[in-house]
Amino acid sequence: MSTAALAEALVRVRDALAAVRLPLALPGSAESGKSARDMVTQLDDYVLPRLATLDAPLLAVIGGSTGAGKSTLVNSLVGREVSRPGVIRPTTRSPVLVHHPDDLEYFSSERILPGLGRSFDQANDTSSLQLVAEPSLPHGLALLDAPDIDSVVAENRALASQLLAAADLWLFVTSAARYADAVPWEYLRSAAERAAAVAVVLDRVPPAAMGDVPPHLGRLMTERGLANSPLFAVPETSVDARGLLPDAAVSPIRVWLATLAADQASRQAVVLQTLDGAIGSMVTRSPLVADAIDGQVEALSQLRTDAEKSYAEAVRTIGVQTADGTLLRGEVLARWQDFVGTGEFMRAIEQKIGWLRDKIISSFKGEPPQANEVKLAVESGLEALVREEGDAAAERAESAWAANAAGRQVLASSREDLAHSSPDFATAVSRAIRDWQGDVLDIVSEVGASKRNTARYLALGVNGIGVALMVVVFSQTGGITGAEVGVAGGTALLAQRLLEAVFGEDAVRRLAKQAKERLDERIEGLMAAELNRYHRVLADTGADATLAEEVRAATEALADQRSSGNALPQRSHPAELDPARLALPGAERPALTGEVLDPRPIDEGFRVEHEEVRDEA
Ligand SMILES: Nc1nc2c(ncn2[C@@H]2O[C@H](COP(=O)(O)OP(=O)(O)O)[C@@H](O)[C@H]2O)c(=O)[nH]1
Ligand SMILES: [Mg+2]
Repeated sequence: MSTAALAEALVRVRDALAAVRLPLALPGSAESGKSARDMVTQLDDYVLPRLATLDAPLLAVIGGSTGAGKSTLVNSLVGREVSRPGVIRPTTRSPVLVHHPDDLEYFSSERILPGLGRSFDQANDTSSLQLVAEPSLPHGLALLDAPDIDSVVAENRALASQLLAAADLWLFVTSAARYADAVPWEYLRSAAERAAAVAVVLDRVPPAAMGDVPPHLGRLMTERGLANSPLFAVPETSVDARGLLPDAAVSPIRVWLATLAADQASRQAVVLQTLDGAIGSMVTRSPLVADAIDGQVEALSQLRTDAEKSYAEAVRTIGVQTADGTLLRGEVLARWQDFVGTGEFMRAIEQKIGWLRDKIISSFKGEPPQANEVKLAVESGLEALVREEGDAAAERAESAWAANAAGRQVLASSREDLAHSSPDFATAVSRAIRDWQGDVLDIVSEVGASKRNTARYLALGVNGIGVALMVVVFSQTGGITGAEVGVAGGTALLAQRLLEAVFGEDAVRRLAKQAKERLDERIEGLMAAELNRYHRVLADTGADATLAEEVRAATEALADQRSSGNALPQRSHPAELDPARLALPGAERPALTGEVLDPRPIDEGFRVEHEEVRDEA
């Protein structure tokens, strides 16, 4: 038997759940997030400490709705006012934990509920427990009067469920008037799911209803997974001057608790049932948290795809428009024509290309200054195209995100303006284009090294050849041949011929391909940097598929430990939990009814029953 391995598996689950981030408000995410936090809290508050100290006293937490009579029940069980009953609501007092003086160390330390402080006086502080030592309580049993589960104060409700999650035994109080209410049943359902040991106290049952209401509640309990839970019916009586119920009304509950406390095996059985139930419930619930993480990661990956598509579209459009002649308009065309001379070349080139190209070239004397003008025109034409497409990509990406809730949330989480290009996009575009023009000149001068002394090369100069190559690049897929040779087509054809005159046909095709590839790479780089902003925002959300994997792996390891069968001690007397002897006459389930007949003095509270139990033993 090794609880160490089980504890280790539990700690792994705890750490995995504590790391869970569900940043997107998807349907069900809030619930999954709460479930993860609740499990971490229950592991810290109860499961891990309980596993480490299996013989610690049994903690019975008294829970239920406002005014159900929880505090009155605790006081009546103990025989004096330890927890102030209330008529004025809401009460925000420190919950009272009553324990035997010898058991103080178990509750004063941070063993269980380490997040709550401890005090020994009444305090109006929902972040600490008030400890009350009560010698008449049996050793090994402590009672904790929890806040109202339906309190109007949210922190009271949260504390109530935190305390119930730390209970070895739930003593759930409801009243004859309210037992069908929804909130108590939500709690009882979750107790049933966790297989927590639960006893239900049905308070304030009018004597006339004693034959109907408790059996009805008993049936409801059986239907809802609490068939083995004892049901105590407390008849309606009046409280005495000290606010306590007559002893006979609560003594069955007291006897049952005292019996449980006195018998080590029964106590252990209760402890192990609740502990194992809590662990089992985590094995079931954790994978749902992992699913929720996956849901978030999926939603984020859809957003990622949207942004990527938008920028891929920009890259594609620019790729097409830098090859189909689009750029050979306006300034570029005008400056190119300045450079090569105008109409006469155009006309002549259609007639007598071979003769003309030598004439054109020989008409250049040294590097023509117009080459630089073409370069600048190319620069601004390209810049305008790339910036426009980049801006459009940002706009598209943003509106794709804004179209769904997850995307809107991510947009809101970012300080960047994702509807527009980044502030330094324009600068980056200019730089990239100049760099590309540098690439083109490099390509040209590399290939032209052997031709450097030829008259044609000298006539155009590196810059002239470079701009001619750019023009060829921009018209590669355009209709530059055939009957419909337009102005741009003619322009491109002329550039083509010029280059062919210097390098030969094959080389020109190869150079143009190279130059276009460089351009495409530069554009891809620019767009990737822009797209990266969207990637960053998505990464910053903190949703992470590996967290889901770890939750699943840790849960599987825990399930393995649990099913290995030797992790928790065997319950030696599981039968002790089955209060068959508490059968309520006429009911379909075990129950015990308090009686008002023959009321006894209650000065001694638990002590009476405690001793009776000892005597019986
Ligand atoms: N007559 C009568 N009054 C009760 C009974 N139980 C509780 N009360 C009263 O109902 C009010 C609320 O009880 P309290 O114990 O503070 O309920 P809690 O909110 O569940 O702790 C107090 O005034 C109690 O005196 C009961 O069984 N009979
Ligand atoms: Mg109370």
